[in-house]
Amino acid sequence: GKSMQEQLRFAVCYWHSFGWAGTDPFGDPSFERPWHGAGEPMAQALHKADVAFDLFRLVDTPYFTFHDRDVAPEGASLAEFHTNLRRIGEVFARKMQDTGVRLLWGTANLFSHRRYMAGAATNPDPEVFSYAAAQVKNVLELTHELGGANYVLWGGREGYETLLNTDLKRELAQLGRFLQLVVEHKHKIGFKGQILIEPKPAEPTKHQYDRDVAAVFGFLREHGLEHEVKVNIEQNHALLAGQTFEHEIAMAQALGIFGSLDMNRGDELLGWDTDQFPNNLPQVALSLYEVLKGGGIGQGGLNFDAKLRRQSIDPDDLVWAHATAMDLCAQALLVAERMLQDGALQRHVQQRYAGWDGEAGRAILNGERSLEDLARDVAERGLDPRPRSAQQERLEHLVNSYL
Ligand code: GLT
Ligand code: MN
Ligand code: MN
Ligand code: MN
Repeated sequence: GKSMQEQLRFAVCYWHSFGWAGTDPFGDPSFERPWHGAGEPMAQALHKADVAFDLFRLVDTPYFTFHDRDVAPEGASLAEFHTNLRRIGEVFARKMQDTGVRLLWGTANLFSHRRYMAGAATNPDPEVFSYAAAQVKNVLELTHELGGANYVLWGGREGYETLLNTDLKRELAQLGRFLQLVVEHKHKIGFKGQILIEPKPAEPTKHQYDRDVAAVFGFLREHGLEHEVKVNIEQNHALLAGQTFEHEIAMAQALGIFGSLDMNRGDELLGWDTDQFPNNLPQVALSLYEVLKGGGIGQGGLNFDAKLRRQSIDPDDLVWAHATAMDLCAQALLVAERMLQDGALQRHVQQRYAGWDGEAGRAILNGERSLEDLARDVAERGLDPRPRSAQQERLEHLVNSYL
């Protein structure tokens, strides 16, 4: 059959692997790569692309992901940025052809440059909105040309620090319009990939508008986009929103907007986005169980949005981190498959809700019973609940037997 890498559509992301150099809010870079620091920017970008595709092959990843800024130097103007991006795009196209590595998604960085410090789509200045729009147009087109399966929008600066200077209603409307423009352009150029929003509640802004799956769904409905845009769910972001990864996956599936996953591991003791490599078998297994139960990964994938720890300064650490994370997810997939095949959990769920499949249950959901009808039913029949144990301890323990 298909390899695990293919089944789960693993992806290596460009930014953590080749961009980040071990900085943190208190610390300078802790390691150096040949493309960090001084030198002709385009030469560095080309070198980085070589190393990137070497890593892709070494860890046998079928997909990768990138931001415009990760791969091409910004230059002095947007036009120059665009030219640089096109050049790298040609290099990518060739390397993808040679290696068979495909693009899971592309995205625009609308958060690092200081022009975006007050937001991109939600900026009080329409000039910044337009600049962001132009940037997205370029990467969306490149993503389309490279055969990308998805296009991601993470609203890192789409939020606020204080309401005292913020017109929240206006900013939401701007964000909605921005998204509509992206969707319109997607159709115009014939891009068949999914547009995905990546929710996150905070960081870098204090309050981000796309805080979790439920908030994104409400926003999409408000702008008539619930059939056009799905979500890319990240473990660490879910944790920051006070949710679990599994909850966000199940919620997105229930609302019909499940798109793709950013795999990593947050840490309950560190209340920020640490993006550690996933290493927790039971949790990843439960997450993949939800994915499988809901119909599988579809056009999405498992993007390792994970960075090395600051003290892992050896380039080999990067290979090990990816290889072991992929191995973990492959093991977790086997566990999730065992959980499904055994069927004990699903049988329990089916029995638990069986009443709703009967005539009385269906009549309620079909809208055939009013409150008065129901009150009369109960008065005539008497209430006849059958108290049953939910067997939670037993079911939770059962999971251990699949590990
Ligand atoms: C940034 C963020 C990630 C997003 C990336 C996509 S950029 O690193 O923390 O979670 O997936 O824009
Ligand atoms: Mn803002
Ligand atoms: Mn992410
Ligand atoms: Mn993150």
